[in-house]
Amino acid sequence: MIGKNSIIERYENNPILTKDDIPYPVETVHNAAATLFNDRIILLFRSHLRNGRSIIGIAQSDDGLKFKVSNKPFLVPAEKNKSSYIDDFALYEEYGVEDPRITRIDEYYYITYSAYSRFGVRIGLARTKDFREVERVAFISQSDMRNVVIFPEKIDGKYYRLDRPHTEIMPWSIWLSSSTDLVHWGNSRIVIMPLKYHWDEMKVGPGTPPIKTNEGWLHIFHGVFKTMDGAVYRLGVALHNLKDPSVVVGVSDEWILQPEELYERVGYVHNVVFSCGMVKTGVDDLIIYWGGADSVLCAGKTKISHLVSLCKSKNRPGIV
Ligand code: BMA
Repeated sequence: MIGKNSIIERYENNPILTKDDIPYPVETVHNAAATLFNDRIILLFRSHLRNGRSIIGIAQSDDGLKFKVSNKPFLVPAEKNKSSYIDDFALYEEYGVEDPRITRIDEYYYITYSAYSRFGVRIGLARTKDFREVERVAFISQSDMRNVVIFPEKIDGKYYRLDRPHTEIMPWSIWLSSSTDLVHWGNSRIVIMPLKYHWDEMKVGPGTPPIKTNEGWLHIFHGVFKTMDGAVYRLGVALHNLKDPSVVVGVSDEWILQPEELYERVGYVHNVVFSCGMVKTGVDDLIIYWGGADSVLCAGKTKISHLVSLCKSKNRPGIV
């Protein structure tokens, strides 16, 4: 049931994964990309190692709630090698790989992730067909960029992504860029800004790759508010025009999830819910995954129609 106070219904056995479920030494399991693969749900999740740097692990499930974690991580920072191709990745992944997102396009599952190094944070693109072998494709941004989510199909002959460049001039915002080959991106424009003295006034960033609905492209983003007790990360939802995603149909003015449970309020970073993935499990059904307090992985259910109607009824424009 979606109640008055719970747009997202938390799974009763949350958190669905903790560090104790991981068969190799890590301190956290959170911020997971999600996709359907051969009738199963796959998660690629971020974990902190005990040196503070991050790697990406993989887990599988039949029902989207109970997951089995693979014995080995899925993506770790590239190692230095004689090949200059690999060296390039090793150079920019020195400090770790974080916050993956998955988008299926035709036979490939494309994975965007944040690559950290002494040169800042930039976005790597990798791809797999089977979730056994993963191939790095290219870096698809310079520093400093995080939170890149790719749309699942071409629109009018072009690929689209939401991204989040860093700037000192204004609060960090969500932009839209397009590409013809998934590697070279441009035609960038700002689409969603934080709103002063709202729950997201400090910054916003893309969360989940968009899904197609009858009413538009729907995606979940995060918004941050700074308090005397530190920043609070919440989740919001937005809808974009199907034919032209630069047109924002509406941004819900109300958040859809905030840190409430102990496992979201206390952890590696307090007061954080942060989503990198959701999966459509029925005509109107979604399972959303989020990291709780940068420590554990959580899941919840919601209705697509409910999120769409929030974007239309409680809405504000993208640019405010
Ligand atoms: C963001 C990223 C996320 C993290 C969040 C809260 O800047 O680092 O991976 O979940 O902060 O700490």
